[in-house]
Amino acid sequence: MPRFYLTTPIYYVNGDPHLGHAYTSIAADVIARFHRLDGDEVFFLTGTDEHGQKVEKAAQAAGLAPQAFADQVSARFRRMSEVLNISHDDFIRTTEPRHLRACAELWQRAQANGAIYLGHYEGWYSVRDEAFYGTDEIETLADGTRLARESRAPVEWVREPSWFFRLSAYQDKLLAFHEANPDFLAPAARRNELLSFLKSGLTDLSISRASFRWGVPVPNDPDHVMYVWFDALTNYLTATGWPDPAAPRAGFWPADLHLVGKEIARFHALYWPAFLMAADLPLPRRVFSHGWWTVEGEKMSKSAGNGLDPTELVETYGRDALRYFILREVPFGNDGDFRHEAIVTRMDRELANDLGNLAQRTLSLVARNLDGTRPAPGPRTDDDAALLAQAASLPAELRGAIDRQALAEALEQIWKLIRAANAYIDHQAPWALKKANPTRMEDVLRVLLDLLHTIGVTLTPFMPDAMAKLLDQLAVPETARSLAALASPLAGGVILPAPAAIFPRFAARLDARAPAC
Ligand code: ME8
Repeated sequence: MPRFYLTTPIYYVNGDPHLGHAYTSIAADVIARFHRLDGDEVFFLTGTDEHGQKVEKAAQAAGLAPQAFADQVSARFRRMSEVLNISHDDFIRTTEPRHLRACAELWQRAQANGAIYLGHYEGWYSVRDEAFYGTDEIETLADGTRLARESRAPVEWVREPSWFFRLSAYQDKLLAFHEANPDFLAPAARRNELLSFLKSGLTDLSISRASFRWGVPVPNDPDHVMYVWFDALTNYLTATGWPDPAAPRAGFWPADLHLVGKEIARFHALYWPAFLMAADLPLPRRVFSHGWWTVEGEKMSKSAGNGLDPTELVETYGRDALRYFILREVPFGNDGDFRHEAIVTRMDRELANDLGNLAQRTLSLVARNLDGTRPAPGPRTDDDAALLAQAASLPAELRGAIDRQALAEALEQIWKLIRAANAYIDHQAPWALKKANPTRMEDVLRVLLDLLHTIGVTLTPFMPDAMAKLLDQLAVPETARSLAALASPLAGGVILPAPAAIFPRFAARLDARAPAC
C-alpha cells in the first residue's frame, strides 16, 4: 500500500483555536481522507506547540503554571478537531516525554556533526512571533516602539549566551536543494520569496535561550532551553517514533506534505531542511503554505482576540457547510475574507440547490416511479455515455488537483459534474417519460444514480457526514465507497431507503435549531 504522511502545524497553546487553525486542519483532513479513499496508508498528524516564552507569558497572565495552562488549552485544540470531524491519526504535544527524547537526539546528532556551537546572541527578538530579526527587518515608530516590519509584532533587544546553529554553512546546500526540487515549496510566489531571502545570505541561528525555563533542556547544558522552533519542528519526526527504527510508524519518514500558513513557510522550508541535513536525515517531500483569512475585512489573530470560534461556526452553519465553504471560497494558497453573507449564499445555491435538489429530484422519482428500486444499467444514448465518461474521468482529475493541493479546483471539477447532471435531468425530463417511455425513464434514473454515486464518493473527504447520508440513501455498500470502486457498476434491483433532504437551506437550518414554542 502506498504510504502518505501529512501534518498540520502544531498550534501554540497561548490562546484558543480560531477559524485560521480550523482552516489548516480542515484542508489537511480533506487531503488525508482523499488519500485513504484512494487506498493509501495514511498517517495524519496534528497537535500543540507548548513551549516558549509566548506560552510562558500567557500562562502567567492566566495565573497558572505553564504545564497546567498547556493542558487546558491543548484540550481545546483537541476538541476543535472533534467538532470539525478531523480524522488525525495522532495528536502530538511537545511536552510529552517521547518528544523531549527526539529533540535531544536531533540536537546531539547535529552537534556531533559540528553544526551547533556556543556563542553570544545580541539582537532583536519578537515573543509574539517567537522569531529573531535582523536590524534591516525592524521599523521604529514615531513613539519609539520597534516592530518587525512584516508581521508588525513588537520586538525587544536580547543579549544572552546562546547556542547557535551553523545555518550559514547550509546556504549552498539549501539553494542546491531548492533548485533541484522546484516543487518542494508551493505556491510558486512563496518559493520565489524564499529563494530571494536565501540568496541574500544566511546568518547563523540562535537556537537556545538562557533567560527563561519553559522549554526542552539543552543536552549537557542545564542553563539553556532549546529555541521553541528547534523543538517544534522536531515534532514531525517524534510522531514517527524516531529515533527508534523499529517504531511502528518509522517507515513514514520523510513526510510527504507539511501544510502550513504563509507566515511560517520560512521555518519549514529553510530551517527545518537545514536541521535535518545537519543530522543526516532525509528531507520532507513538500511544504504547501496557504493564505490567511480575515473576517468581514478585519485581520484576525489570537493576540487581537477577534478570532471566530470554530465551535460557534459549526453550531451556526453545520460542520460540512463550513468545511465546504472555506475550501471553496478562495483558491488554496490565496488569502480569503470570511463573510456571513458569502457562506449563506453558497449553502443555499450550491449545497441546497445544485447538489441537494439533484439528489432529491432523482431519489424521489425513483421512490415514486420505481417503487424505490435501483434499476440495472440499460442501453445508453450519446448523452448518457458522454456524462458517464465525464464522471469516469473525475477520479484521475481529482488526484491531479489534490497532489497540487488545489482544493478549490477539485471542488470545481466535482461541481462541473453536478451542473452537467442538473442540465441532463432538466433536458431528459424523466418525470415526463413515465407514461410515454417507462424503459427510457428507468435508464435515465439509473444514469443519475450512477452520477450521484460518483459525486457522493468524491465529495466524502470534503463533507463526510452529508455524503455518508447521501450514499446511505443511494444504498451504496461500504465496499463501494472508494475511488477504485467507482469503476464497477452497482447491482440493479436493490431497494433504496426513503429519501430525505441532505442540505436544508440556511434559513430552514436556523428554524430547525430554534426552540419549539
Ligand atoms: O505558528 N488564516 O502556531 P500558531 C489562516 N506553533 N490560517 C491561520 C490564520 C489565519 N488568519 N491564523 C492562524 C505556530 N492560522 C507554531 C507552528 S509548526 C512546527 C509550529 C493557521 O498557533 C496557519 O496554519 O500561531 C498558521 O500557520 C498556524 O495557524 C499558526 O498557528
